[in-house]
Amino acid sequence: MKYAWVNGKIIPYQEAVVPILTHALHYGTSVFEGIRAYWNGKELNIFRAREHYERFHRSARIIGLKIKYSVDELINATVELLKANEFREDVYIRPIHFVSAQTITLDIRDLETTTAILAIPFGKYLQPSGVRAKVVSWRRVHSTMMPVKAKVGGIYVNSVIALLDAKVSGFDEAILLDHEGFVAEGSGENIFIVKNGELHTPPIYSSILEGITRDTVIKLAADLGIKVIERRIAREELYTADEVFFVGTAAEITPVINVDGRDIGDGRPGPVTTRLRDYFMRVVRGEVDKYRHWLTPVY
Ligand code: PY5
Repeated sequence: MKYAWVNGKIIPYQEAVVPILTHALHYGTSVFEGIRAYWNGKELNIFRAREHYERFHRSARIIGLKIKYSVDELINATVELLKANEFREDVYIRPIHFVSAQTITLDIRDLETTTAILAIPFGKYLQPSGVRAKVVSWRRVHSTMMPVKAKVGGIYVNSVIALLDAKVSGFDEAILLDHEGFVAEGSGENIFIVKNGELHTPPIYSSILEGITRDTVIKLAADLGIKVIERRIAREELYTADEVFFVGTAAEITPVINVDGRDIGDGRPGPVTTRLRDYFMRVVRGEVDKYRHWLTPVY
């Protein structure tokens, strides 16, 4: 990454730094996004930029911050940033809006904020051949404790400790239950199970991030004639599902081949997951006309 975008200007990445007393570093007072841009050999396209920046604005509003740049301005800024970096590969884009004031106070009203966009070359986040997941004992935070629908920096400690638990136990990824013991999501992904050819996924009113990839998958499943049911899922249903998969910007569609040491199906990526993933990858690379409107061209 040669350049970053900070408060309206493209500057050398090395100069995009913050002092150690920065409020967000101490208290997690930031909201962020994760967006992908895909290189298809000819074009670089940002996937669902508008939906990501709309959520970015919502996240800020939820914790009482305000982003000065409109959704359109942020999309244009991202296009300019990717052009400046001359990327010709898949890219991960990380917008962040944070309390940049250097102060000890917890009263964030009127504190200085900074909006920045970073972009780095990015391949696979999780093993595409499938991951082994552990249902960890840490629960996904609930809306009565933290605004789980907002992508807030501080809330990610919940994900970090969950993933650490899974990793030190020899697994690849964590599955978090909600406060009532129902399946919520992965540390940085939403989750689906396949049962008798249908998809089941925890509902929006569960303690989940309202994932944009989750929404994409629900729409793509309809095209493939696959029924999707949003309902609460009990932990043991994971063990007997025909297939399980994670979805997210970083994770894309990743098969879960084992949960808590039990193979899912025959312990290999299943046919429904594979069909959806193949279709998803064609959509993000701009090969499906119906969904070209989800892409913002860079060049
Ligand atoms: N749930 C959580 C807790 C997430 O962090 C994410 C995204 C998702 C679900 C999926 O949301 P979406 O489909 O909108 O991306 N996680 C980030 C990502 O870029 C960060 C991962 C390290 O995928």
